[in-house]
Amino acid sequence: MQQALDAILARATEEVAQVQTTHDLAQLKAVFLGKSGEITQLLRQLGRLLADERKAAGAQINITKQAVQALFFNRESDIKELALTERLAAETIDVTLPVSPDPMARLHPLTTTQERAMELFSSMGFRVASGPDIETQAYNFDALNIPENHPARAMQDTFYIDDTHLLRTQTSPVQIREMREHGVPIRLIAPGRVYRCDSDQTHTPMFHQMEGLMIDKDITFAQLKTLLQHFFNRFFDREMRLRFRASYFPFTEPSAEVDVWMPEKNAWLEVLGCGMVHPNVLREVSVDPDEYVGFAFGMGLDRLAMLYYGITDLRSLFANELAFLSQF
Ligand code: 2NM
Repeated sequence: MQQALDAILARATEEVAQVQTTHDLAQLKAVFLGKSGEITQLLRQLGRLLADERKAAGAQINITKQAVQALFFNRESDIKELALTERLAAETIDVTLPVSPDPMARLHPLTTTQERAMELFSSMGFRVASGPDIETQAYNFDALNIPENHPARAMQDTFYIDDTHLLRTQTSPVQIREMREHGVPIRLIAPGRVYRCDSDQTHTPMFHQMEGLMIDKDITFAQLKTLLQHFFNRFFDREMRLRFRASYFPFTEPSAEVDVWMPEKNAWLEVLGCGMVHPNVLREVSVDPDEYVGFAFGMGLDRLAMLYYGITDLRSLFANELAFLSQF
């Protein structure tokens, strides 16, 4: 009996040492210790022995069984430890490796357009002013001589917040605030976001405007034309052809829309609205229209950015796609 047990233990020791995976180890364990395993078979045969032999043999078998169990237990923890060591080695992070190149941050084309326009007007003595995106009807419409029944006031054009508040539809309320606060003479530009209930291929519900205002004694429409000519020449860095078309705005009289000639498109493109500030607007901010006159203008910066950079789809300005933005 002892010989048979010694042989089992020797074979188990040898075979267990060769197993490399926990899966193979479990299969081998069944061969020795499973229900029909070799040691279990021996234990079953005890019944055939005499009572006093049975006790000694049982003890012998149990000693071997425990030794074989220990073999499997130790081998299993060895295999697991080895696997862990290998995994840790494979997953080690080499902190001395060079990092992947960091993409350089860039300014949004709208930001650079607005900054260039601001710099050009600043160089001509215009101060940059700003105001709230949430305005009152009083500043956004009433003070600008926009009548109660004007279509711009309609729900489908304006984002109303409540009975008196709305998202500004133009930056003109900034000019009203500035004239009330600082009086005249005044010379400023007001760049910023404006909002209109409009969304299609050529309109986004939020877009960017820059309006300008210059009030003094003896300001003329000719000065406005010269200023705008100079601005567009410098903005596009070439001699530009401008076309002034008579138009209508409630807050200016006379009013004009301005087109620029785009040779590459062989077309006139509208870029700006302007005019001499309406006497009613001046009265609204306690300025005497018999003493002071001035001009105002408003341009869409989104349109300007598209022309300058050759962007064809307005919505790409707001899509936040890195592939698009990293071109600029
Ligand atoms: C435009 C066109 C024409 C304008 C008028 C004023 C104010 F406050 F002085 F009355 N600010 N901006 C104006 C004039 C804006 O945008 C197309």
